[in-house]
Amino acid sequence: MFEKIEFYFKLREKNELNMETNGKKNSFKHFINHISKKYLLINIIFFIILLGCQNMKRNTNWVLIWNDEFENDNIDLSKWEHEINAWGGGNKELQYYTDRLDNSYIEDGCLVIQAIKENYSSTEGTREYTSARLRTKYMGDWLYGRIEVRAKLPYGQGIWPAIWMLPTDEVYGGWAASGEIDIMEYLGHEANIVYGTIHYGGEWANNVYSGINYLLPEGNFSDDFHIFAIEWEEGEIRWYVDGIHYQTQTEWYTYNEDYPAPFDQYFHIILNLAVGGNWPGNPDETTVFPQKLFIDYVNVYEKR
Ligand SMILES: [Ca+2]
Repeated sequence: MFEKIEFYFKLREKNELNMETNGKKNSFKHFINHISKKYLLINIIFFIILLGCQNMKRNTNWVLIWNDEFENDNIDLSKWEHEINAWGGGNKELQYYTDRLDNSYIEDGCLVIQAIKENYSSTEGTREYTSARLRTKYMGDWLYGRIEVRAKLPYGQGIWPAIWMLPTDEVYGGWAASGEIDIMEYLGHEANIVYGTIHYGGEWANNVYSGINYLLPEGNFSDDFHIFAIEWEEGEIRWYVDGIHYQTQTEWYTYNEDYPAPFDQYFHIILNLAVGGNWPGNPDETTVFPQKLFIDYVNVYEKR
C-alpha cells in the first residue's frame, strides 16, 4: 500500500516536470493533485478495513482446555483408553487391536501407534496383523471446539490411519444416526491426500456422509509432521490442514431430531491405525511393516 502511495507521488512529480515544459503547469498540477488525493483517500480506507479485519481475527479466541503432548514415559491412561478387539471396525479390517507396548507407546514426545505383521491370537480369535486404537471416551468429551492434532502418517497399500470423533452417548441412535466426525482419514497408497468427512442420517444402512479431500501441495503426509484440525461450532464444522481451511460443512440431519442434531452432543476423540478393510483394500507385497502413526500432540480449544 505504501508503495502505491509512493508511486502516485512520483507520478505527480514527474508530471509536474513535464508540465513546466509545455506551459500548462497550473491546470495539470491541479488535476494531478486531485488524482493523488483521491488515491491517497482510497488507500487510507483500505488500511482502515485491514485494521478492522485484524481486530476481528484477534476477537476469535480459542482457549486451550485439554491437551496431551505425550512427553511422559507412558501413555496417560487418565486421558486415553485402549480399545481391544478383532472385529474389524465393521469394515473388514484385518488387525487385532491390542494394548501391548508393541502396538502403542511413547517415544521422543510422540504417541506411536504401530501396525505389525504377525500372527496374534487372543479371546476374539487369530489375526495376521496387530495395531492399536485409543479413545478419550468419558475422559475427554466435548461439545464444540477446535480439535488440533499434529501427526506424521504411515504409508503403503492397506494402511488406514484416522483421527476422528464419535458421539459419547449415541442419544439419536446407533451409527451413524448420532453422527461421526472424521478430522483426518488417509489411505497409505495415496500418501498426499487426506479426507475430512461427517457421517449422519439414520442407523446403518440408512446412514449417509459428506466431505471432501485435501491434496498436499508438495510431498507426502508420511514425509513430515502436519497439523490436522477441525473447528466445530453450532451448525458449522470447518476442516484445516496446516492452517489451510479447505472445507466447511453446515448441512446434515438425523432421524427423530431437528437440526443441528446429531452434531449438538458430546463427542470423544479416537486415534487408530487400521490395516486393510473395505476402503483401502488389503496390504500387498509392496506394503512395508511395521508402519507407525506418530502423534506429537492433541489439543482441544474452546471458543471464548
Ligand atoms: Ca509432543
